[in-house]
Amino acid sequence: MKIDDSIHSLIVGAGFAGLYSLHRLRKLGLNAKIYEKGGGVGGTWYWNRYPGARCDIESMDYSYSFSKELEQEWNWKNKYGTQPEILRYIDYVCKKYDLTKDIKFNVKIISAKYVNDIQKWIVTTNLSTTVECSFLILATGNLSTPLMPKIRDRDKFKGKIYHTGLWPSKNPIFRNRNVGVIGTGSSGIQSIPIISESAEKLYVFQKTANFSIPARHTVLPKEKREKYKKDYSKFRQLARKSSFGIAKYQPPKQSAFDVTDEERNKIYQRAWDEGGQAILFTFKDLLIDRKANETACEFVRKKIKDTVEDERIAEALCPNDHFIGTKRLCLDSNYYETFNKSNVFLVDVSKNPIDRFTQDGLVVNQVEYQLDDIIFATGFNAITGSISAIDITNGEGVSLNFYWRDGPKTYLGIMISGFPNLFMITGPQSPGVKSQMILSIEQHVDFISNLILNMERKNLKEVSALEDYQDQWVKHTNTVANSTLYPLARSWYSGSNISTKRKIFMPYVGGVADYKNICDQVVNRKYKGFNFS
Ligand code: NA7
Repeated sequence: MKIDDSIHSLIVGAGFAGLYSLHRLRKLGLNAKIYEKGGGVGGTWYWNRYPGARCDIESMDYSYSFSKELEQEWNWKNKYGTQPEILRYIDYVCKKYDLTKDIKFNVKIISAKYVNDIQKWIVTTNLSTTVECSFLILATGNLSTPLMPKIRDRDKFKGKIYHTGLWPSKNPIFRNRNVGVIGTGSSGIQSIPIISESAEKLYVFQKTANFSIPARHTVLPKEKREKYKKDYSKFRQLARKSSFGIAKYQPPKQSAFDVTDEERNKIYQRAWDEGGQAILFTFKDLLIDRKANETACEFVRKKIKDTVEDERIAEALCPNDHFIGTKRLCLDSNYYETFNKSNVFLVDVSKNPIDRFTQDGLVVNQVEYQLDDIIFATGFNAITGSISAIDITNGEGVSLNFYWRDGPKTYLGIMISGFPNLFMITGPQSPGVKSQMILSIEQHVDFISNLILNMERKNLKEVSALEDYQDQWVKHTNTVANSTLYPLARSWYSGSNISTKRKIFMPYVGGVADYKNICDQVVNRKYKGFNFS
C-alpha cells in the first residue's frame, strides 16, 4: 500500500477543537497535522454563515482561555460573537500561533482502519491519498453534518435552495423575493427576523414551536470588556466551577416553590430583562421537576402571547411539547415581533408535513406556496453524525457504526473501547454541547495531549479504554440524564430528529465541574480505565 504521509497525530477538523489540539501537540514537539474538509478554518463557524448567525454564549466567555496574552490582546466588539467576528478571532489565533501551515484544506477523511501489527491508523481521503498516524483525533464537531429532510420532487423546483449549515460564502440577496424558511430551531430563529427585512414575503414552515428568549444583544462597551479582562482568571475559574461552563451562571440555590407566585414572576421577569440563558438559572429544580419547569414555560408563553398580535399565530408559536431548556434554548433578537409584520406568514406543518416541491414552491395540505428561495434551517445529525460519516474500523475488523448500533458507548466521551489510539474531542457522553464548548474543548485537548505526552515519555505505543469502565461510564451518564427532564424532549440531544437514529440522550449533564473532577481522578489514579501497551 502506498502511504502518502506519515504523521504522529492526525487531527480531523479545523474548528476550535482541532486548532487547539494542533497548537498543544506541536508544543510537545510532536508531528501533528489537521485535515479539514472545508476551504478555511472555523469549523461550525466556517459553514454557518447564515444571516444573523451568532453565538448564544457571551463572547468574553466563548473564547480560548489557554493563553493570557491572547485573552488580553483580543478585543471583542459584540456582547455575543457574531459569525464574522468569531471567524476573525479564529483567523487571528491561527496567525498568532502560525497554525495554518500544518492544515490541509479541502480534504475529507473517508475511512480509518486500525492495524494491530503496526499500532497505527491507516486513513484514506477523498483525494485517494493514504496517511498513517499513531493517533487519530476526531475534532469533527457536534453540529457539522447538516440534515436535509427528504421532500419529494425536489428536482422540479426552479428556485434556489440553501441550508443554514452550508451557507454560501457570497450572501444571497432576498430583496423582492418570496422566501421560505423550513425549521424553527436556533438557526431559523436567528435568521428569520433578518431575512424578513428584505424579503418580499417570508413563509416560516414550523413543525414544532421552540422556546426563545431575547438575547439582548448589544455592542460590548469598552469599559465592560476591560473590567472583565482585569479579572479574567477569576471569571475563567468561576466558569470551570459551574455546571455549564459559564461564569455568571452559578447553580441556583432555591426551588421555584420556595417563593410566592408573585416573587417567582418577578425573578423570571428579571431574567427575561437580562436576556440570554438567565431564566434557566433562576431555580435549582427547573430541569428536574416538571411542575417547577412548567412555571417558567407559562411565563414565556405569556410573553409570546403579549408580543404576537394575532392570537392564532401566538398560540401556534407557543411550545407545548417539551419543557423549557430540555431542547437547546434559543436566543433571539425580535423573533416573535417578526410575526407582526405584514410580509411574514407562519405555516403550521405540525399535523400536515410539507408534501412536495413544485416548480414554483412547496405544497402543504394541498396549498401551494410560491417561493423563489427555500432555506432549510433543519439542523444536523448532531454529536455522532460527523464521526459516523467516517468509515472507522478497528484492528478486529469491527466498524464503529456497528459497535454503536444501539447508540454511542464511550469512556468519558474521549475514547471507545476496542478502538485504540482514537480520541474524540467533546464526544458523546461528555458535557460538550451542554456546556460552553470552548471550555470543554480545552479540557479534553489538555487531557488527551497530557495522556499522549505520558505515553511518549514511557515509550508506550497504544492506549485503549477498558470495556468495564466504559460500561460504568455509559451507565452513569444515563443515570444522571434520567434524573433530569432532558430525556423527555424529542431533541437532537437524543438523536430524535433522525428517524433511523437510536434514541439515547447523548451529553453528560452532571456539569463541567463534576466532570473535570472525575477526569482528574482518572489521571491521578494512573489513568484508571485506560489500558496501555
Ligand atoms: P435544530 O435545532 O435541530 O432545528 C431544526 C428545525 O428544523 C426544527 O425546528 C425542526 O423541527 C425543523 N425540521 C426538521 N425537519 C423538518 C421538516 N421535514 N419539516 C419542517 N421542519 C423540519 O437545528 P438548528 O440549526 O436550528 O440549530 C442547531 C444548533 O446549532 C442549535 O442548537 C445551536 O446550538 C446552533 P422539529 O423540532 O424536529 O419538530
